[in-house]
Amino acid sequence: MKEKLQNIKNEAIQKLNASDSLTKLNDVRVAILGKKGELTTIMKSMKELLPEERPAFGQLINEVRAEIEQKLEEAKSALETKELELRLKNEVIDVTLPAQKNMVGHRHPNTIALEEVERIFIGMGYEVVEGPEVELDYYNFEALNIPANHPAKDEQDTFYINNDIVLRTQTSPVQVRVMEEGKLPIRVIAPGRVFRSDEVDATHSPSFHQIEGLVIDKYITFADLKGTLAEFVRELFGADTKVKFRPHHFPFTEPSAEVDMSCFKCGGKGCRFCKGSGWIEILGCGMVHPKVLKMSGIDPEEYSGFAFGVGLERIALLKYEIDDMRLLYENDSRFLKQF
Ligand code: 2U9
Repeated sequence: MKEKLQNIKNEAIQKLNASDSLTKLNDVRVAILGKKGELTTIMKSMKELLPEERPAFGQLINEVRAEIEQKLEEAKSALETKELELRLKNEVIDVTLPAQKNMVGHRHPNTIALEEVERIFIGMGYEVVEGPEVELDYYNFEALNIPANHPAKDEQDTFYINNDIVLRTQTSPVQVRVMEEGKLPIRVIAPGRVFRSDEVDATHSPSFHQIEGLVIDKYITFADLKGTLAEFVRELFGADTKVKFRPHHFPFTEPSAEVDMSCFKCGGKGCRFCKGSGWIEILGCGMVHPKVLKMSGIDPEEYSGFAFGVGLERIALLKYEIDDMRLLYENDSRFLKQF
């Protein structure tokens, strides 16, 4: 029996040395030390021995078991180290490979144009103010001297929430709210989204953006308006740009004008960009109507002011020479990345 035990031990050590994977090692462990393993079987057959022989043999089995377990542990840790080394070797990271680029967004041409306009007016001492896009009919129309039967109030042109509430068609209500606050003088620009019930095409959208400006103080004249807007256009499109004021009509300003600037492509000679005229229409303006001042609690005898309005998309389309407004609303990053 001793000899058999010796054989089990030798065989176990041989098998352990030959195991080249953790799975094979486990198979050897089960075959020797498992419930039906060789060492367990020989232990069970101890009852065949004489009682006085049993303690010595029992001790021998324990020694052999301890020795096998130790060898098993050593072989296991050696194999684990080997497998880890192999994995590290295979999983090596090539730090010289180009990194995957993160898709970062890009500022929208509208945003770039707006920041430029804000920079110019902040430089002239203006404050940037905002207000609600869903507005009372009173602020959008009434307070701006747009009477109930005015064509601008037609359902074809305006989105109505109900009889008294509309999606604002201009940012002017923001300035009316500033006037009502009663703090004078006023020097503000009001940029923001506006809504008109328009069909989508290359130059129209039911939702676009405006920047309007309002100045109210004592002794403000049309000369202040002309100087301010001429300077604005020069800063935005270049120092050589000329401006031309054409008489126009708006209900909220009197007198009113539309402003053309000399074409920045041809310098005013006439080209395809300005359709041969040498001029490009850029904004609308005028002296605030006395009735508008009065309605918001400002005395037109003491104070006067000017206002202007310009389409943000119009500036972006001109400045970046984009020929279709719809491109501004698609948010295609291949388009946006160009600005
Ligand atoms: C108050 C008083 C007067 C704002 C003004 C315009 C002229 C104008 C258009 C330009 C292109 C709108 O985006 S557009 O279609 N705007 O021509 N806007 S004067 O006048 C005001 C505003 C507020 C209290």
